[in-house]
Amino acid sequence: MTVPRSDRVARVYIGLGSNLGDRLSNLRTAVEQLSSLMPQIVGVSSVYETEPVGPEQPDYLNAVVCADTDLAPEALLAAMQQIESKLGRTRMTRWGPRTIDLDLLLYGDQIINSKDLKVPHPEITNRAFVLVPLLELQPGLNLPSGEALADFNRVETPGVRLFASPDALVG
Ligand code: A4P
Ligand code: MG
Repeated sequence: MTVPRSDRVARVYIGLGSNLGDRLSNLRTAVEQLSSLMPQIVGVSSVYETEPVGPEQPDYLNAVVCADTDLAPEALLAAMQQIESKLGRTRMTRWGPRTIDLDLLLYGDQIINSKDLKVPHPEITNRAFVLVPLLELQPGLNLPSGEALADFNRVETPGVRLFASPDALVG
């Protein structure tokens, strides 16, 4: 099968979340799989333990991975969904508990608004569990609109606690 590739490399940011099973091991396996998909990993954030947004459910572990890739956005999303399935993700309630959730947060400076893919991720600026690891990796990061993501991050981020260093996810 030919995987659609774009003609240039884009810097992408992927959000990882897990709140079922061995959460740290789920994140580790997902990072491993993402590294096989995109060998040019630029950075992996620390792991944060975060209070759930949405229905009542266990606390999450969240992290963000940054990579350079020539995979086209739709191909990347499809591959991310395959990784979710391999890790035993079943889709139940929206915003409900999951072994692994992979969200494409940013794809270069592209704005994508198709039925199956919205980039930047629509909730990116509302969620401390995304903003904190994202800004740890790249404090000066901007949205495609030019707005600084740091401007959306509240100084106080209750419900987001440092859980482990990036070493817990790689090597
Ligand atoms: N989709 C569209 N755009 C994207 C994108 N940029 N990245 C579509 C990934 N997927 C995208 O996703 C539903 C559909 O969104 C996909 O089929 C894809 O085509 P899903 O993963 O099946 O469903 P979901 O994750 O339950 O819904 P949603 O709206 O993606 O939820 P979120 O935003 O992922 O939120 N609380 C804490 N503390 N930490 C968390 O990580 N995560 C969620 C899930 C809720 N509460 C949380 C956390
Ligand atoms: Mg999701």
